Amino acid sequence: MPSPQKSYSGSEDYLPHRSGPAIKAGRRVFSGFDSLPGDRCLEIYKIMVRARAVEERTLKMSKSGEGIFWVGGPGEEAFNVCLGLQVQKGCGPAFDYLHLHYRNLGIMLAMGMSMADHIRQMAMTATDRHSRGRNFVCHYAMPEWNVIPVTSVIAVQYVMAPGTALMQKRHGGNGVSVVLGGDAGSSEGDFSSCMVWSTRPGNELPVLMIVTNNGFGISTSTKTQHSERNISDRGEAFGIPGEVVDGNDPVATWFALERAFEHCRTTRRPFLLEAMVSRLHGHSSSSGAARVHNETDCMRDFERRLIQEGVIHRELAELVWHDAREEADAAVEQVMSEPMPTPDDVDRFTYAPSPVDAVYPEDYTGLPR
Ligand SMILES: Cc1ncc(C[n+]2csc(CCOP(=O)(O)OP(=O)(O)O)c2C)c(N)n1
Repeated sequence: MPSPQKSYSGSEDYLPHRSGPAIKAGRRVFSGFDSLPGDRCLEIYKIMVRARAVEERTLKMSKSGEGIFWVGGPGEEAFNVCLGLQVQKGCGPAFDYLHLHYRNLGIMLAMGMSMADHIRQMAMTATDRHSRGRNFVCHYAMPEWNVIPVTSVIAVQYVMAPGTALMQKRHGGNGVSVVLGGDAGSSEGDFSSCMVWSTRPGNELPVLMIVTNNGFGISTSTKTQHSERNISDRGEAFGIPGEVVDGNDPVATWFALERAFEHCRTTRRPFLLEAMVSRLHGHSSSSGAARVHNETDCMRDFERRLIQEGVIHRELAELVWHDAREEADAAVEQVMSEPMPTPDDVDRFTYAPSPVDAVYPEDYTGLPR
């Protein structure tokens, strides 16, 4: 790939002189009867590329010793970016709450998080805003955007979401509690608890339940574990409407998410959306995270469509990739010069202050020795 000169910053058009306007006026990209305008497609595409560039760079970090453990979402960018762009971002019950899974980088980038704030957690630096270098990558926590701390214990987020949704319903407004998890996690009791708590008669809650179905729980195929036709069909017994969407198709995803959000915002009741996505690498670095080539790549598919339908030029696509990779490299370089946590602060932020602290003044954790 050539190394084009950098001529882009922020939302300005790419290459206005070399190849005409970045977006051809009036172009739309269709999926069935739905279509998105070219400028929205370009916005989604650029964030998808940035997400993929960070994933590629952090995968390298896990191999080079600049980071230890990698987990992430290559193959889920189309779905995640569309979701992140539709979130009502803010702090408190008037805004959406996010109970995320560990493959949701695209959501956070689309909401405006910097690459560096993802990479700091990968490098486990003390400057990591989510966990001060003490948690795995993709385990975000941002109270200012209602991002509830991500846990490695799968599916527990489903049982937390009705809690924030209950507060939102009491508060008034149209905030939604969005919760995401994988297909394997949907077998946990927490998933059922979410359906029960979101549909108590007279106390229905605005929970947008999402399952990103990538067909695997680590190395176990979903097909060998589930006999229901769709995971989203399980909502039927609780009166929760649902939909299955091709999460590799950003246009279809955009409208499915619009419908789901609209339902929760206006009826103050739950919705269950199942997105069929790909997992383009092994589960995590613990299993080697090898690239697989027998699954749909939403990134390359969308790029091909945008070029074929005349929304963007190949030259523009190359420039977007070039800039995203440069941004990721620069972020890693910056982060690797930042301080690491020290042994003395290993207990900090682990336990909230409690009255027991006074009883055990020498022991920061407040626990008996
Ligand atoms: C309660 C619990 N059981 C088991 C594990 C081990 N584990 C980690 S990831 C994973 C598979 C999760 O698969 P899925 O929910 O489909 O999400 P995906 O990783 O495919 O996105 C399992 C079983 C865990 N972290 N927590």
